[in-house]
Amino acid sequence: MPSAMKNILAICLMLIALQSQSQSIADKYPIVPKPQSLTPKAGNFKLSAATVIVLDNEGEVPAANFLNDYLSRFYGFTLKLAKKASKNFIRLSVKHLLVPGVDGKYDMQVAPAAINISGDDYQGAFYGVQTLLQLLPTKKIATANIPCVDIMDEPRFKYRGLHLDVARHFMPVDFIKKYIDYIACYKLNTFHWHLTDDQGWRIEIKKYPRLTSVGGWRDGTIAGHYPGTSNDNIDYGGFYTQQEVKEIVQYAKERFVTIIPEIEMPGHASAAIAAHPELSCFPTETTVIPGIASEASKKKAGKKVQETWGVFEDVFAPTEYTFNFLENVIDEVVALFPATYIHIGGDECPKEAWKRSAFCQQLIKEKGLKDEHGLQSYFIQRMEKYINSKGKKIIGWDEILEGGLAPNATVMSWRGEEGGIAAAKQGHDVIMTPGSHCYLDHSQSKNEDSVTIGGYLPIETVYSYDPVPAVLTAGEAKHILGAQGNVWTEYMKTPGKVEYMLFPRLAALSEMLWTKKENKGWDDFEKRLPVVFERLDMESVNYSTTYYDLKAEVKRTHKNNGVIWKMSTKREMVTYKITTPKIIPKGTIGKYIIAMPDFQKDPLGGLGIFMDTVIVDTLEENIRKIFYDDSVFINETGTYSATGIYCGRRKVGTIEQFFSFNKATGKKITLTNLASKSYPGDGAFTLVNGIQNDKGLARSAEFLGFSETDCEAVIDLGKMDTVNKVMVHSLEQQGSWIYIPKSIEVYTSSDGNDFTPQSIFEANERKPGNNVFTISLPAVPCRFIKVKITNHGKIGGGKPGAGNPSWLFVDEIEVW
Ligand code: TNX
Repeated sequence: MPSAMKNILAICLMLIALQSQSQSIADKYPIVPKPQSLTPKAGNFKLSAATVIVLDNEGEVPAANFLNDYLSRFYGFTLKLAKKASKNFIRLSVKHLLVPGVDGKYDMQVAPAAINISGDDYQGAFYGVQTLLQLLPTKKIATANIPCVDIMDEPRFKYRGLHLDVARHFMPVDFIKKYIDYIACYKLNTFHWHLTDDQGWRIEIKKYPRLTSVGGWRDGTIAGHYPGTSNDNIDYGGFYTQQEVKEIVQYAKERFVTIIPEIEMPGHASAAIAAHPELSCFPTETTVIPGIASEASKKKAGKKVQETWGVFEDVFAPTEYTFNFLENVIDEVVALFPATYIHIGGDECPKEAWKRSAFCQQLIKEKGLKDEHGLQSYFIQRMEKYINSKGKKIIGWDEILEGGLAPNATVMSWRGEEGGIAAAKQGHDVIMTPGSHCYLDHSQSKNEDSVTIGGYLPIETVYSYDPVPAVLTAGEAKHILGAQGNVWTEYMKTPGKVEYMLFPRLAALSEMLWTKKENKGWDDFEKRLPVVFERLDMESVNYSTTYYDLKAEVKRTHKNNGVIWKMSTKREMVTYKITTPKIIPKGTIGKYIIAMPDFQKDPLGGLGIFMDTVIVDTLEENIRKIFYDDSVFINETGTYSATGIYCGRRKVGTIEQFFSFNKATGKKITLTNLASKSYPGDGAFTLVNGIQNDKGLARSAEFLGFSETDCEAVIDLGKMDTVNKVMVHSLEQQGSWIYIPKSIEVYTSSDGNDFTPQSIFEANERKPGNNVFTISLPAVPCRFIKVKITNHGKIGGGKPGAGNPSWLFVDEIEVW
């Protein structure tokens, strides 16, 4: 074996040895969410088929069943239940049958002879079992050593929620049960089941069978991002029968999970309206399907279930017919769900239809309401009264604050924290679910790895969230019941995709909800994360590995003669293999890693093999240069690729990047004024780093964003040269307030002080997306080039964001 390769392997082995020596608490007790107190003890409890479970009373049966079910699925044995045992037992007990305060407190002692789990209540004992399961090995073995420990644990928040939208995409009953298991394993206690929306009504209502026979089905679904590249024209739908709902509610109950059903009103109502057009302000108007509608729906007049995403104008009319209908629906829903809360939605209700409707305008006058927001408030308050009369409380999205909050409502704050803060200040209970930290439909990766709704929510950001806003007084903070992760399924067609979006972020969410602030910390959490992945592997749960992805940075060089492409990853013991497009010329002698078609010869499992000294003549031509290093110097145009190889075995992702070189690439560049803090890129260097953004906002880090200012850059070519043209890359996306520049001015200089104006370019031709503007110069000799890219200014009337300052997004300046 070549010596360099030997060294790499030796280092890997050494690192593994070092790691196992210093087995930390996090490694030995990889419990998520982290318990409030954990005292390691010496020794192990040996769990095997010979171990018995001792129960205090009947109330412990669900916890014991869960334990046995888990053991049988992943370890291939179950434990007998016994009334008494003297050794080798797990005892489940409760301290009180009814305890006031926070539910779910427990303590657990693992000793060599026995494990004692004692809950303050049954829920506590159940959570003790969840903790125990996380101490089991992540491989199937007949006897598991469980390290001895004393744990005392209780939750920080009493509302620990996870939501699932089954309207945009329907999820089968079996998966709903799995989802409830995930909720329970991570010690969450609430499943918010979003059952109705524009794209489907998913719960059987006996009095209105059309809700599911008509409202449960759509003629097609858009493909790709809204507004869609096509429509699949597939009849799509499904719903849960009341029998199935009952079964699911019972399943959840045995796992101490409360299900809060959501019946959306007055907006997001297209499916209900398709079933019962009288619910609309304009029952005879045909539904507008924005984007690409299916062939079937193009041929149909009348009301339709939506096939695309977003917000739709056709909403419930606040008529007696509608209230009567909704009350009847609520009657059946209340009978199915024992939860105290019913979620009535309330979000994103456009007011256009109410503005157009004579009936609504008359009602506003009659009831002395201020406007349509007042009408929304009237709608919600009226439904609240009815729901309260059934002994239940309502939860609504933060829009229910508009026009005045219903007296007993709990608010779910999703458009940031403001709604939650306002509600808490008014003395209302609040559940925090801000998009910035809790929207698990956002992408986990900056390089979007599958189609998602957009945004970027890495696991670190979920973890960092504190649901109690600092601006609240202690009294107001008591109204923050907890927080919730939301899983909207516009871009999740299958259970596998839901799992992928959920994991590993659910682990971070659970610690944010359960673990007291003072016991929580990212560094420690990160140490427990590898075992979370191993357990998900064992359980065959799909998850995202973006946490371990290679991250690439482009750095300047001291000599300004090229760029450095540098890789890193969260995983230790990674070797990097970077392939450059450069072909090694025949006859070259040197130290190279040469691509070889023979896998066997490469102990790193990749395609490369290191040769100390090679005369390339003896090999075939077309050999690319490969570096086993974390960085590579680049000064030529081409596509480069990097792969991380985890301890010589597994890949941790591949990144491919096209670098485009011109006279300015890698050169010294300064900006007269900095870009906005929201879009700082990597400073001025971003404009000459050789990476031309072709992915638009999906790679927003590649842009410098300027608001109310221009982008003025001076590039130093390092020596006198002749310049024929300058090219400026900028983005246009008017929907996001991003406009192409008004003009581009180019100046040249030989000393960096005296600049001569060369050309002014009025940028008025453009296309949406990335634009490249070319400014030709008459072969000017110079060393310094100043480029002034002027901001479009205020957004004009009739455009999204009219009257606001526009954004200027620049990603690269080329000099030729
Ligand atoms: C907003 S969050 C919505 C949902 C969408 C979601 C997508 C909320 C109350 N309404 O209807 O699915 O954004 O992220």
